[in-house]
Amino acid sequence: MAYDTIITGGEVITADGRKKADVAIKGEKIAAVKKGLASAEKNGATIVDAKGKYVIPGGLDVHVHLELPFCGTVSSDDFNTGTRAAARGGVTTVIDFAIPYGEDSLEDAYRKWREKADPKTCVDYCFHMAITKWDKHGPEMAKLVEMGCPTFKEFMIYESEGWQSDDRAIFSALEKCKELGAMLLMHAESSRVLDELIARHHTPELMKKHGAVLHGITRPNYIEAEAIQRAVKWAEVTGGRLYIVHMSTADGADIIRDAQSRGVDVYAETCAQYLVLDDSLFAGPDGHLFACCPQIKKKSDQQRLWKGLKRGEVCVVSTDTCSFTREQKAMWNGDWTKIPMGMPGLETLLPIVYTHGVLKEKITLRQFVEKCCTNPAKLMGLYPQKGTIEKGSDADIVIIDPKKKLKVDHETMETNTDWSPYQDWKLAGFAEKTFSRGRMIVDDYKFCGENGWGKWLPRKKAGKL
Ligand code: DUC
Ligand code: ZN
Ligand code: ZN
Repeated sequence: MAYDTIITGGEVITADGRKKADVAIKGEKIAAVKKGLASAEKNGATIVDAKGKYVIPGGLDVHVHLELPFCGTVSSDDFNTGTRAAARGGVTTVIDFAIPYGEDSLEDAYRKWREKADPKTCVDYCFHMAITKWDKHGPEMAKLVEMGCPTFKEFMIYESEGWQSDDRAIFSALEKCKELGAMLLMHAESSRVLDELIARHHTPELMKKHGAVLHGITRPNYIEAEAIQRAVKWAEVTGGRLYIVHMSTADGADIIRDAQSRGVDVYAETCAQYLVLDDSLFAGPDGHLFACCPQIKKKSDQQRLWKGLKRGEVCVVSTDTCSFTREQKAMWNGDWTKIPMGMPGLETLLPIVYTHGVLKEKITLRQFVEKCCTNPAKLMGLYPQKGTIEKGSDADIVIIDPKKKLKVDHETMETNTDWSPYQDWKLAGFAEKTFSRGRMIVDDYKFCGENGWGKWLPRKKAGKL
């Protein structure tokens, strides 16, 4: 067979193991993975030398918010800059959250999000559907599953955005997920106690005294833990599959481990920022920039989350990318409740997990691929099309140099922000080359793809791990 491209001499890393092999691409697919392809079957194929490099499946960031209207502004990475950043970071699939506003139906939200994304997205993409009005959106869930969206999202907070779900909505959505073979993603924070803590601290004196540190003070770990516990209980009694997004606490990891050991159908992701940043940052001069929701926690939480990744109760690392510029963040003006919450992350997801996870021996190379590529693809109904390097899979492939470190600098990044949570950090694991469905979209660490190249991905029902 004549191949278009052969990646030769590298070490192919998948969730199942590592092996020296060449990878041949034909059209948009992986056509063969075996030794000696480059010498035996060259036939005019472009040869890409990966000697001394790792060849991994393209990453999936299953939790991003691009051009999201939120906190009185719109997140600064749109479907173009966000997915250029993704490509450079070795992420070849992103899943955003389509959120209905006002009286929008789920289908309205789906259509509006496609209108935003289709013309300018540079890597493949799809959406989770946010349920914000149970009585209106619940009856639509079956239709959305048929349309290729088998994952739904509910928020236990964000009443003022009009997104909040109560226990009735959570319980009912989980029942529906069970019936449809779908999965419910949950932003788990306990809203009433959180509101009370915010009200108690929202005084001019305390705001003057503590500034952005109040973001941490008002969200102790039990805010997340109680909410996870409650959502897990509804999953347990309904049998509906639950996926806790952006889990940030040690307490959460303990609850998930217990629940899984009882056989509850629950999964948990964490985000790169919860693995490497801690709440001492809020006290710094730029402390407010680091406000995201849930907020970054303590070093002890980081350690527990790494342990959870190693043992398996935490099965995915994503980013919750929701970028804001310094000017947007300045809207806080000393009141932490007004900080646009979120941070950039797509471009640094793989480098953070590789550098701080693999190189620091917290997880293995195989686990790195499992958490950033294979597990997200499996759980979100995209495997084996995505998330692995196998004959027949999409040729979404990333070449990384195991030792080459680049210094993070927002000035030279694709991400549309004028700051980075990781500014000046030296990270290995950036994509030297990224292929998206067979096409090279990053070469020599630079984006060389095309706006609109990314394809909408209809998904199957979510799989199990
Ligand atoms: N958390 C954030 O930090 N930003 C977007 C939404 C969310 O839940
Ligand atoms: Zn959230
Ligand atoms: Zn989010």
